[in-house]
Amino acid sequence: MRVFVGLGANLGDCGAALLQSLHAMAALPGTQLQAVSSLYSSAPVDATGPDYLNAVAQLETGLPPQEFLEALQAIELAAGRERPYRNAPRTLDLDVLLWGQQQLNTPALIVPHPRMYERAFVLRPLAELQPGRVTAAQLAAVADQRIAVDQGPEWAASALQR
Ligand code: PH2
Ligand code: MG
Ligand code: MG
Repeated sequence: MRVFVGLGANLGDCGAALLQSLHAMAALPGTQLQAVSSLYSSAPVDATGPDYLNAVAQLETGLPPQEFLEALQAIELAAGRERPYRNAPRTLDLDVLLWGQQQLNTPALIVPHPRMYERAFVLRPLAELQPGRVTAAQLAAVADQRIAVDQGPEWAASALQR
């Protein structure tokens, strides 16, 4: 299954946490890291604290959704993720955005991610990887959100080597 994951962090060494998470996802059983967007710097949306670093990764996985989700949560925990309150600043956030063309609606996982179309920090990097899945109108709707490329796609080269 082709899966897109949103990566975010705004506490600690965010670039290192995002890169480490790519290596960890690439090492999951039955899973390959296929592509990674540029690294973006973005103002917090519906949240407080420092600016975020964000990116989107494309993976191919044979894991079922629940197992894949639990693996992402384990990677978040290993990066020191705490959840004191909703949308609190975080050392690492890994969100399943798309699961192939499927719609999933379980207590643990809703896909497509219910808020992804409201967020430039998801749509801009996703549009880099999958231009056909993000429309100009969707990008225009989030054009007021502050976001900039921090590093081109080569920031993730070490995680894409195999
Ligand atoms: N994640 C959130 C809430 N707000 N804002 C930015 N810029 N980047 C994020 O990753 C982010 C956010 C909840 O997960
Ligand atoms: Mg999130
Ligand atoms: Mg999350």
